[in-house]
Amino acid sequence: MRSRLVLHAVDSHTEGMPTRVITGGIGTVPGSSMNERRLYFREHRDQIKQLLMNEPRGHSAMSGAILQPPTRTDCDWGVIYIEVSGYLPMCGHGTIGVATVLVETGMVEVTEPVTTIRLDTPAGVVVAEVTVEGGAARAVTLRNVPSFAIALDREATLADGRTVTYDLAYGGNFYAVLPLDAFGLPFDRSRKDEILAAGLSLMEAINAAGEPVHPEDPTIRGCRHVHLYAPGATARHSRHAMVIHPGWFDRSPCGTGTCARMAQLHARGELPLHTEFVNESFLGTRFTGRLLGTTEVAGRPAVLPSFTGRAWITGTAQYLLDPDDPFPAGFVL
Ligand code: PYC
Repeated sequence: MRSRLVLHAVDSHTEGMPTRVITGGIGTVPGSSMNERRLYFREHRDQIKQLLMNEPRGHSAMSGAILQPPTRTDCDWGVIYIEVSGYLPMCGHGTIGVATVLVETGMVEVTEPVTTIRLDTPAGVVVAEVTVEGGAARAVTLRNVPSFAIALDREATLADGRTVTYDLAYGGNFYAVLPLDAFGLPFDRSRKDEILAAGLSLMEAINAAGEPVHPEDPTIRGCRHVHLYAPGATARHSRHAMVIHPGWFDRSPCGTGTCARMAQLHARGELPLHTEFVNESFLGTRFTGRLLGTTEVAGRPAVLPSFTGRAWITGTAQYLLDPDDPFPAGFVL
């Protein structure tokens, strides 16, 4: 056996969606904030991300998180989120995976019944409250970054000339939110290719008309997620298919998407503070969210969202790179 590197991983899934948590082998990435480290990694070490996410070690819906020492004294760990399509500022299902791995492998001091972990993420500080019983992480509640609606009832013209109306909201990533009905499609997994194509066509139209940009951080930009909610969805219980660039569905209910959806419902006057909102994925798995308060982001009304879900550890691995491997960055088919 020969290898140019050894990357230590604890694999998990959060409500169906994988998070490969990289616990060692990367070292400290240069940068004075976690967002600077995210951008440095994207610029200088992207091959490692590709090797970990792409086939043959990953797959087209693979997702992961690289653990780092925090860049701030008020946090326990730092995180760089990675996935097939790039580097998210924040990832909700990934953070539930990270918190579960930190507790169940003893990488944080564990207290029962609740272990609180403060995470330094590229989008800001995220607090994880892990319900622990006999050493097992039974549930993780995240207090996410401030979330806000950007536009309600905005129109986009698709490449085929159709016009659709959508809301745009931020919950750690930007989300277009609209009913699946807008495309005349049923909430049916056997129609997934058409649903994917519909979401991607809207994403393309939104970005072509002008990428959304975070008002406090211009490096956080672009719409790469489209939340298509199912018929019968209400402001208390909603089912959806989440289309993600460059062409896959979130298997989990999508944490940052749940926060964006709650911000959108709040802006519409449909979801008051401290009210439970159940968000179901395309698989039928659930996060339960609520809004804890209000704030402002660059003078814009915003909400303070939280949501709860669960992750399960699926394995541990050391990922290697043989010097003769013809696919040092893997591949996407
Ligand atoms: O849970 O925030 C999330 C997420 C983003 C992309 C995939 N999952």
